[in-house]
Amino acid sequence: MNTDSKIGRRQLLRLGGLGIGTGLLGRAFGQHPPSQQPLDTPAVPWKANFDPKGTTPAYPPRDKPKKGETIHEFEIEVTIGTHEIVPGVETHMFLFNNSYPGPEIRVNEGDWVQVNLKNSSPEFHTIHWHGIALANEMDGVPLGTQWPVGPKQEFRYLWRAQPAGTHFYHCHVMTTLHQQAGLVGSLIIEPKEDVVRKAFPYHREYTMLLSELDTNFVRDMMNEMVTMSVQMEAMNHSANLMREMNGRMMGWFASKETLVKAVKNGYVPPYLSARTGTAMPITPNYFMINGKSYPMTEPLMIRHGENIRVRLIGGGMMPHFIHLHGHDFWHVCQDGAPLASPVRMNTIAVSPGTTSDIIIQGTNPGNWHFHTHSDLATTNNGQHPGGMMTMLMYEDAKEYGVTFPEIIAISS
Ligand SMILES: [Cu+2]
Repeated sequence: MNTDSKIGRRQLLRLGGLGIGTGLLGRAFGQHPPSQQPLDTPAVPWKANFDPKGTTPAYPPRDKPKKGETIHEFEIEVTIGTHEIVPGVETHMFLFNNSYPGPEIRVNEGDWVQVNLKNSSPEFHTIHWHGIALANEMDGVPLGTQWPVGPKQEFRYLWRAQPAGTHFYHCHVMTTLHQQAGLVGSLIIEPKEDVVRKAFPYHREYTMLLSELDTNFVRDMMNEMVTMSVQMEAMNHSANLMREMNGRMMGWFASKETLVKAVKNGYVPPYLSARTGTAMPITPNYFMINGKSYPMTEPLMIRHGENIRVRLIGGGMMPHFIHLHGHDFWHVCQDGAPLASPVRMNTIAVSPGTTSDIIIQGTNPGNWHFHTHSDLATTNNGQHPGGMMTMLMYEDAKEYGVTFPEIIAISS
């Protein structure tokens, strides 16, 4: 996966497991004996009580690092490369450190994170840190909180990791292309005290970043971008030119009034004529978990009596309804924060921009489907089965006398 990733190697060593992970499914913590707790009750009472002041950031967001505080430094480079979704379907995408999704960043609550973003692509980018209570200037919104980072430019993000929980990061420039076509990754902030781990002891956890892609749209836009790259490069030579542009090329305006005036004077806005010349609606045809569609998704491994934690991230543009066969599970965190009380369910809605942590308890040995119940999204280019689907697989299913056909079906 991203074992050759440039970032985080030092941090991984120093922090003993924290830092940048593989970014893909299966953050296994090795083989451990299953937990001895009875599976129908949490090990200890749930202590995430309601606190009306609970959304106040623990640290002042506009703080600067002080002497003795830990700063984790990461290098993140944006390039254009190719990514294979399923055999035979390889598409050009933007990539964070040559990986889709980008590498998983994992740090402790309260530590500082410095990310040196280097843009080695012919487009503009930023990184938005989704769910993080940071200083406004670090929020990564192009023309909202910062100038977008142009080709060959760099930008340094610095923020303190808060609040704890499951979050993600993504480019905020033209997200329908940049975020969907690659620039998204998971961001895990480990809490000082984890009520989830206390109540449901676990050794293995998995991150599932859910997303989808319209490969026809991406192909058209990427082709157009490459032809525009010469102009982009010319603009990059002058920051003043970028600031002074009248918006006819990029659609940037100093105010609403200037936009209104430009349209009156004959400017055709992109919602009437996209950069490609045709403003076409986006129709996703591939639906992915960590960048892969079924049957190439990674299974979740479990053993009878074991708890596993699954971090679901709505990293795309569509809601999904993630359903587990043969089990209920516990919804324990939403958007990073522990719920006031865990909720028992078998299907969970994961909307774009949200994260949900669930605990699956190994109570029913077998080989179980785990997939979105939005049927369009269980296809590959319209063919079922495919898309946003994986399996919960018991390593010890056979010890319990369970048998099932070991077949990969891509049409049924
Ligand atoms: Cu971008």
